[in-house]
Amino acid sequence: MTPNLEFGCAMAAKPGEKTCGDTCLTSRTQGQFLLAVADGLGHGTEAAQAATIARATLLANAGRPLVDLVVKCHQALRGSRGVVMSLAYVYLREALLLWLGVGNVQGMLLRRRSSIQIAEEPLALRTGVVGLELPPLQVRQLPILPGDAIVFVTDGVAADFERALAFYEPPSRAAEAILTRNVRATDDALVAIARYAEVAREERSHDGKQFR
Ligand SMILES: [Mn+2]
Repeated sequence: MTPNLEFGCAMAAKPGEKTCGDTCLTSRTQGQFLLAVADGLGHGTEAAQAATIARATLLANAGRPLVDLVVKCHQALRGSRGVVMSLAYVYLREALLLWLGVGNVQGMLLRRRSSIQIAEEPLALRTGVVGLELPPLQVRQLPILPGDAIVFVTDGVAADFERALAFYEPPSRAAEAILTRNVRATDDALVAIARYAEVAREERSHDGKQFR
């Protein structure tokens, strides 16, 4: 079995706005996946500009420690609206999640115990705005299991969305389902989902021996 990460994202600009001030990204460096969601303060063009700066800074520095990424973004975003953001690294082989959030991009680790029972580990946030004022930055580490879903939602999404939706196939459709049912329309809205899966490799040689 090979561990893998599937990612999906859905977003919508506030009705009446042309650009969305929320953004998400994923970047892979060897067995390490960076996941990030940034919400430019407010909405409209200036929010989108701040989100674009954050996105470009994260992509240019992917692979560096999470604290460094936030500090780099903080420097790059000075003079802008600023963003709130949540970041995670997923280490596939080690089955580990590293997590850091500044401001209210909500993050959670969802663990499906059965078809109806889902355990939720909220990922702690610290008040602050990247580009304006940073809180003390502390990275949290959590073990992950195959089947777990890491979900990020911005504040344009009602926080009490149905957790089971996160397990729809594929993650892009799951994100779309959560967004359409829970969008608030008072702000830009974004849902990002990363699911940690194990991909079976059922290859067999001619004598029937299984190998990996
Ligand atoms: Mn917002």
